[in-house]
Amino acid sequence: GSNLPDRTAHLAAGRAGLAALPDTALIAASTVEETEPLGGLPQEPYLNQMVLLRTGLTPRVLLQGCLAIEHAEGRVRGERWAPRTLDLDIVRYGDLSVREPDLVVPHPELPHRAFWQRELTELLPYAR
Ligand code: A4P
Ligand code: MG
Repeated sequence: GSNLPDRTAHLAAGRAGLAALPDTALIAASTVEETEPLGGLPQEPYLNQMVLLRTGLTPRVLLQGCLAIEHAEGRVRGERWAPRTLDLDIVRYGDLSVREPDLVVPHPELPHRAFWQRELTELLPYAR
């Protein structure tokens, strides 16, 4: 997700950064969707997109990669759910379940985000 300019470029950098992670391939990308900001803070609309990766990285190492890509895109961490250049979330990791203080998979917001569910449905055929 991105809601600071240039949103399209930030998403492209996110895709490229993920595809460049070691032992990782980008298999498919969902439609880019404009979504109203969630979380209550007044902010600009988001562009959201989900990608399907095949990876040999553990969820934790993948998360470290995501944080590094966000950082490279100029992400500054403010308040929770504040505007951001690029936010990379691990929504699912196969059928694996992770519950650690700083990493929860599937992402706890999945049941509440219709756009994530649409994007998952779009990518599912490529996951077989
Ligand atoms: N973390 C735990 N689990 C995960 C996971 N599955 N994937 C931890 C990624 N990170 C995970 O994230 C804080 C910490 O969450 C990470 O360092 C990691 O250890 P963050 O990106 O700094 O904070 P955040 O994004 O503000 O909070 P959070 O809880 O990740 O929120 P979300 O779910 O990312 O929501 N509105 C629209 N329309 N579209 C959006 O994409 N996104 C958000 C942020 C708010 N409103 C939005 C959207
Ligand atoms: Mg996040």
